[in-house]
Amino acid sequence: MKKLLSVAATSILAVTMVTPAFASEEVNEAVVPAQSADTTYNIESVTPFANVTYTVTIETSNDDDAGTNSVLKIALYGSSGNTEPTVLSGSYEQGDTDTTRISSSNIGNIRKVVLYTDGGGYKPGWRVSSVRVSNPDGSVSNFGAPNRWLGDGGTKDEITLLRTN
Ligand SMILES: [Ca+2]
Repeated sequence: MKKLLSVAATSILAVTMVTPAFASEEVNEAVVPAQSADTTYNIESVTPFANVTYTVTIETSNDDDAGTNSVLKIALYGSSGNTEPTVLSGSYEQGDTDTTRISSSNIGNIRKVVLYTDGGGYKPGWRVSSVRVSNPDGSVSNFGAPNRWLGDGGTKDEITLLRTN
C-alpha cells in the first residue's frame, strides 16, 4: 500500500512539473487581447461626448432654376453646442430632396441652422422649400424655408433659420 501511494505521488509530481509551462503560455495569449478589447469598450461607454448622427434633409424648390451647383454648407445649433459649417452632400437640383448625415458630439436637439452658399457655378441662385434635422432622441426639428433666394448674386451668402416646431 505504501509503495502504491509513492508511485501515485511521483506521477502527480511529474504532471505538475509539466503543466505550469502550458498554463503560463495560455494565460499570456488569452489576457492580452481581452484586456485591449475591454479598454476600448470602456472608453466608448464612459465618454460624455460620444458621437451621434444628425440627418439633415433639404428640399430644393420646384421653381425654375431653383437648383444650384454652388458649394453648400450647414451649421447646426443645439441646446448644448453647435457644429462647424459642414458641406452638404447631394445634388440640390430643382425639386430634389437631398440628405446629409453629420457626425458630431451630442449637442442636443437642433433649434437653429445656418445655411451657407459660396455662390459659385452657373445660375447659382438656390431656393429651398424645407429643411429638417433628425435629432439623437429620434425627434425631428423643422425649419421654415428661407424667404428669399440664396446666392443669387453669385457671391457668398448665408441665412439663419429657426426651428418652427
Ligand atoms: Ca439656380
